[in-house]
Amino acid sequence: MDYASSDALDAGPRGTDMLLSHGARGVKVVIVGGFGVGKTTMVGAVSEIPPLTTEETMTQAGVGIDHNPGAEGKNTTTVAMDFGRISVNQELILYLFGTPGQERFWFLWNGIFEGALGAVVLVDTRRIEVCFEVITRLEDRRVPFVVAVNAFPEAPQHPLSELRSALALSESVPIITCDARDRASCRDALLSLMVYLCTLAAAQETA
Ligand SMILES: Nc1nc2c(ncn2[C@@H]2O[C@H](COP(=O)(O)OP(=O)(O)OP(=O)(O)O)[C@@H](O)[C@H]2O)c(=O)[nH]1
Ligand SMILES: [Mg+2]
Repeated sequence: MDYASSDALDAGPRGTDMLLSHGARGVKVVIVGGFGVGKTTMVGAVSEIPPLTTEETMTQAGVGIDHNPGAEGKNTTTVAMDFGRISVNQELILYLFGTPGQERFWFLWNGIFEGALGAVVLVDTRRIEVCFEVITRLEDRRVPFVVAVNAFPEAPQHPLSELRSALALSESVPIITCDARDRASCRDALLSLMVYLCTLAAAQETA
């Protein structure tokens, strides 16, 4: 069988895919949230390398098994994870892992979260209830997170303070709005996570 990509594999990694050589620090970050909130979109929008995706077609076989409100117009779903990378600067590289949104794949979170320093919880305000379980799981794992509201145009807009209390978030947890399709917006969400992690680390040092 003739694999079109075999030449590329033989040639080894492209320069753009390789890690920086001089002491760059890698941080694992997870993009998590319910079904169809835009996790794969975010990883793809912000990644500086072609993202790894594990999208599969959603078929009639899932009807009655999967509970996926909001699936209208969506015909693929992540079945394992997304992966991407963004260099914040010469010293800091973020490795981005997107989780699968369908609950029957949530057991994969165990591996995906291993070694993660923090997470971005993506929220769709049309289906806010799905976040409760996501946030509970992060709190159980003691993974620090920021909440990013993915502003779908047709979604209701609530003041962030109301969302904070609806999600029972403490005042210290950053909550921001973003557009998962927009690179700069996703980068800002990730930077707010980095700032939050630095704040937590500084507070621990002085404790
Ligand atoms: N209008 C709008 N559409 C978006 C936005 N973010 C994502 N989408 C669309 O919403 C759909 C869902 O996006 P995905 O990125 O597949 O969502 P996901 O969270 O990875 O989905 P699962 O992996 O199946 O849980 C796609 O068709 C996107 O194009 C957004 O900010 N605005
Ligand atoms: Mg996905």
